[in-house]
Amino acid sequence: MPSPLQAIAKILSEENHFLVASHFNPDGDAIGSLVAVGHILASLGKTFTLYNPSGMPSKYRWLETPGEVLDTLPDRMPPWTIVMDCGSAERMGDAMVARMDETNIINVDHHLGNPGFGTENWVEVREPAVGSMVARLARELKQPLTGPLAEAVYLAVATDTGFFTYGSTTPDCLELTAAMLRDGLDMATINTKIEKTWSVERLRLWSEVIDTVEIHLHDQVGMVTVTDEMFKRTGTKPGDTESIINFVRRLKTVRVAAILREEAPDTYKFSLRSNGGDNVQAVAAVFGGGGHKNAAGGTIKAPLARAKDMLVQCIGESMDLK
Ligand SMILES: [Mn+2]
Repeated sequence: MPSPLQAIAKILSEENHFLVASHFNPDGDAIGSLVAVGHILASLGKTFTLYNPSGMPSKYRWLETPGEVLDTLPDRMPPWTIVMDCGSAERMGDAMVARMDETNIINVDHHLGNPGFGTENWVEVREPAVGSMVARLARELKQPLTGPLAEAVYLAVATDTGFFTYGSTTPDCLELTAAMLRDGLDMATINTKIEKTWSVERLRLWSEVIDTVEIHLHDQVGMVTVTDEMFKRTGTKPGDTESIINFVRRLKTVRVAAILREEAPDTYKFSLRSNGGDNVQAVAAVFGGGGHKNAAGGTIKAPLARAKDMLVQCIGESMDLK
């Protein structure tokens, strides 16, 4: 029996019309793998449409794509749709879910618990990114990992591994990157394009948010808050708060970093980060939220001062911080 990789490579070489899709609110892996598959299909001479329900985020516009990334589905669905980085069918967005029956789905993913919602399913939870899976697909199809294809693969792998710092980083993905580097990938330039995307408004927001830092439970919990007022004052959006929490996590004594963001009056979204054995998923679960051991979140409905108290108290109790 062929492996899922071989089966998918066969479909790509024998079929002619494809839709390529990835999850809404796309990150670097969702965009990088989407574009990388596009480059593979283009050099195989196939007809294809690139689709993401949220469209192409402006911060990735520098990426060379083999066609526009559309935010609407075609009137007629092609017989095959390659879906990437979606841990569940819902991640494809409502429009795509509604039309799943009109196409064969090739599900390429690396999330734990992917239910295998495709006609073909290739799910490998040890892969650090879908981008590294697409690189294997390219090799199977004898496509050289150079030029814009290599840049798209690199975007996916570098961002999903936190620039090769997370525990998910594998020897294979370092060897893949080394091979692309040897074949001419300009890593330094791409890294600058990935990182150098900030607006002055965003930096002003960060300044305001960092100024709200509170330290609780004998320096073991660090918390910052973002209000709707701050977004209005600085002309920013919730997406601009992405990764502020990692600054709080860097505090020497802090075991749990938290950010509370106003979503509606008396409604706060929270994110928690920890390291090693400290489990913040258990804290999020108390409020009906979810996530992983070291990264979790949820929503608290209460006025800000009360929401903060509830969260700190719950962290203290759940993790036995004294
Ligand atoms: Mn991913």
